[in-house]
Amino acid sequence: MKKILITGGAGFIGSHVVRLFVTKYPEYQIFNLDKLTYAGNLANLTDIENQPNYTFVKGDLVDAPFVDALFAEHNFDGVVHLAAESHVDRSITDPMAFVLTNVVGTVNLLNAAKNTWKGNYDGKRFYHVSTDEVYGELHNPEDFFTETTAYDPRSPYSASKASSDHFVRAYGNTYKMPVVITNCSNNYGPNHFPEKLIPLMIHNILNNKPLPVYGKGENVRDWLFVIDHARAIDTVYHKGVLGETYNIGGFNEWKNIDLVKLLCSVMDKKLGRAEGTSEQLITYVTDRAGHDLRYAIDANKIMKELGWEPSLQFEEGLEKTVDWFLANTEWLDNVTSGNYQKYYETMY
Ligand code: NAD
Ligand code: TDX
Repeated sequence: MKKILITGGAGFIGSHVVRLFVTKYPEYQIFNLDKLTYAGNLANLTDIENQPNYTFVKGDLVDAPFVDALFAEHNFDGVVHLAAESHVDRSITDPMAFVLTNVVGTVNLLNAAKNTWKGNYDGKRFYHVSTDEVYGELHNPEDFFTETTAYDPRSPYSASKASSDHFVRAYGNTYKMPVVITNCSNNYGPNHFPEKLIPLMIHNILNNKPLPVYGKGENVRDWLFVIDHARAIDTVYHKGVLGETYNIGGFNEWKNIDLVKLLCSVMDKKLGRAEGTSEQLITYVTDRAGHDLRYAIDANKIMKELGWEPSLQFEEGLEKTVDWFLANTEWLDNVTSGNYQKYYETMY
């Protein structure tokens, strides 16, 4: 039985990856290593927590002896590394947390794999999940990020992810470790933590609170449904060529203000409110420091070489997302009580 270590599996994307691997591959033993930070939530996994091929391990990637011991005990066949500090705004107020988990944590994991595998890489694979933000920002509407775009991280978050990508590639080159990396655009969907744009707006619309749009709302992001990202991760884990990088995206660019207006209209319909009600809550607020203007992924490589493609149109994905949040208000209430309130007050 193959043993696969998924890190950050209690988080937003990780929980969808864990669910996909546990249900699709009963022949794999899936270990989910997660520190359960504010963003980690085992309620994301209640439907699969009792599956015989699933084990949860609570632990911190920054704790090198712990990571070494876990790896030595299980000699994992594969790693899918998602654990990270993931929110750009938090990286602006506390960059060191991002250095520790994203950089030191990743190097600890690489070292544990290297020291346990000891050069015997038969059937082994270290898959690092990263972001399009490492490429910086785009200005020309015709430009896209490709796998050969030079790195130009501009926030503490993207600098920490870029650094972790460099370490993964360096271990591939120096120690010949079997590494593969993907860089994905903005995800959205069920279990998205409401510090991020889409779930924050859903939560505020539900509570008749202002919808804080940074700057003029002109910044552009490329959005992908989280389950399509999980499907891409499955594809790359099983079919991706070692040493390669694959960009993942939805060819689905939206200006923030247009996206927020679309979301308002979906919410008005779902809540039986008159069209235009939620839009009245839109409030322009001080821009994010160093706010990247536009991200846009060219996903042709993974589509042509590995045959992956997004399964959902954005409007359909957004409606599914709204439906999920409306059906899971208890989940939303739980993650927005306590510390979230303090965070929200300092931010907005
Ligand atoms: P998330 O913040 O929702 O989840 C991160 C998970 O990592 C949480 O469960 C948390 O408890 C865990 N974690 C944090 N620090 C840890 C540590 N020191 N040790 C062990 N576990 C720890 O993040 P997400 O949005 O699901 O992102 C997952 C990965 O995908 C990240 O690497 C992120 O950079 C990348 N990514 C995210 C997006 C996006 O739109 N959210 C897009 C592209 C790439
Ligand atoms: O309240 C808000 N108002 C607002 O206008 C928030 C939270 C965000 N925004 C803007 C900032 C961005 O232009 O919306 C856009 C999206 O913001 P986030 O949801 O914070 O995502 P982003 O900063 O683009 O980063 C996300 O995508 C890439 C994830 O958080 C990263 O983990 C991922 O790597």
